[in-house]
Amino acid sequence: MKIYSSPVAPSPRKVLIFIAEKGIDNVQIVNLDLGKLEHKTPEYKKIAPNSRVPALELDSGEVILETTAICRYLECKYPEPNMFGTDPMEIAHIEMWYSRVSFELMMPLMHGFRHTHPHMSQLENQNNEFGLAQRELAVNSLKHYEELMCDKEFLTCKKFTYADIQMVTSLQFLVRLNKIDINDYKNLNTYINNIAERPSFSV
Ligand SMILES: N[C@@H](CCC(=O)N[C@@H](CS)C(=O)NCC(=O)O)C(=O)O
Repeated sequence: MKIYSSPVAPSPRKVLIFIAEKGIDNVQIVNLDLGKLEHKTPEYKKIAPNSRVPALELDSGEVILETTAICRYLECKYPEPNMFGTDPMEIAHIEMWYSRVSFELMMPLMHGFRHTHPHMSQLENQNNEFGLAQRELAVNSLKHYEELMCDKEFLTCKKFTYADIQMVTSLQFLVRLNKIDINDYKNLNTYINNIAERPSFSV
């Protein structure tokens, strides 16, 4: 298998963390330089017509796009350790928290970054006003999650799950880029630092 990735990009990093947690060792990493628009070449568009990373290319030549779809595929192929839940309630809770974090935190933080940061002008049709409004939404969400994470080691299910990967990678990458200081959010900061000590997060 080949995973098309890019150093520091948060979406492929989620897959790399997932792969490391599972101990999968038959994946070749192909790094693209997004700054040099290597993801927009005709060759890469044949693999990923949406010009995004990650993309997982199987030995059969079949391609899976979208971070969660790739991780779901890998979970089926390599079930242990379980990351998406084992019983109906666990599965529902992990999906619920994954979706909540995506829509309440990651999306506004991502829009805040993509629509206001000068480095993103090449990749985004920027709308500064929209970006600033999204940043404000993100700050309100951060306050909510700060209360929520009081004394919690993991987001849900009392174990490390895919929802934690979504939460921690998003915050690690996007908070600073929105010029927000995570030290102002003590519980979130502790939660992130604890998770970041996992060997998988060194990728
Ligand atoms: N929904 C996609 C998003 C993938 C995505 O946006 N990847 C970013 C890197 S983190 C990318 O390829 N950006 C290139 C661009 O915006 O042109 C997923 O979850 O895989």
